Amino acid sequence: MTVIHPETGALTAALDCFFIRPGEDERARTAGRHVLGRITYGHGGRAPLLHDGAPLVRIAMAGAGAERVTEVWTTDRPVRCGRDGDLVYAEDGEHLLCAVRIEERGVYRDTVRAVYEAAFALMARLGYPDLLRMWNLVGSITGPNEEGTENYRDFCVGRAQAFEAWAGRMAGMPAATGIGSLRPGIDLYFLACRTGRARHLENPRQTPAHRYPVQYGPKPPSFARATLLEAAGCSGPVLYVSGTASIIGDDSVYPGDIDAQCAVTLANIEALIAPENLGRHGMAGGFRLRDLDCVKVYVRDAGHLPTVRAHCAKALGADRGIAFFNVDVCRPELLVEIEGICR
Ligand code: 3EB
Repeated sequence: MTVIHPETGALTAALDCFFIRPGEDERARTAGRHVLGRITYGHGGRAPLLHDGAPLVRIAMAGAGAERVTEVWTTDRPVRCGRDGDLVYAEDGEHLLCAVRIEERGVYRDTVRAVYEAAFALMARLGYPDLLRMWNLVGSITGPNEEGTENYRDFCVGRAQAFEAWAGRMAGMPAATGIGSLRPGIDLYFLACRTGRARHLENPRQTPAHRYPVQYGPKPPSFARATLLEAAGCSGPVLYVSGTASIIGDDSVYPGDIDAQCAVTLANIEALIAPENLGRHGMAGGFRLRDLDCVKVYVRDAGHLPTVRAHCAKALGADRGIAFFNVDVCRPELLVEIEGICR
């Protein structure tokens, strides 16, 4: 929903996100607004830093020949940025964006736990206790760590321990992305907000990830299928959709069949965002696939990109902001994962 700001007369939606590509001018999109953070899905990666008054995160997600895309988060409120140990952050009085990178190491779990707990502590200290979205970009996601455990499973243990340690102080697990990247190490960024606006949703077609059986790892993945951010001021409600794949119940379905995996993934998102599902969670409203914006599509095999593009254009509309990445997905048999934002 787009609303006119009562004082400035500017178009405003408290928190907004858009993609820019090389050659496009960010300033055309940020006029009268404030940047809360920039995440470049590009060729190189490095630890996040503060640049131009906001976190700049650079993650190796574009292979040779692929175009980089920068996700820009903006707000209608002035932004203050800072550092806390390895974390960089920016806040606008209503929302917090923070980012951190874990460099390559033999075993990740203890560091993941420590970094997650540091982010939770920062959120609590600055007064943004409700986590609403997290992105976890894991190098060699299905490869083994030094102990022979899969990096993703290793990561999930540390993340689960952090959520367990904060169980009494956190309002549940939010929407997330857990996906491969092209460089060793783990890049993390989070969005959090003032208390009472974030509501987490599950998918009627899927087992909640935090209840997956142990066959998928010693600790299940800690996330919800979507998080609804209720309206603040003059913005409408926004639904953050987690990375979604061809999983029914807890089973990966249609191994090897990219057309069927695209169809199941899109049907999973459709069911998740539908009015019936929001109603099931006691919430009004609902969305359709065409409401999805800032869509990120992760495709394991480069050869499947044309097929996946065609499925997405048909289901989501060709004019959507969609970015495609050729990276590994967290189960070897999953060929595609899709996330986005409904508004
Ligand atoms: C799944 O549904 C697919 O570990 O944060 C999707 C979104 C997936 C987030 C995460 C993992 C994560 O289990 C994988």
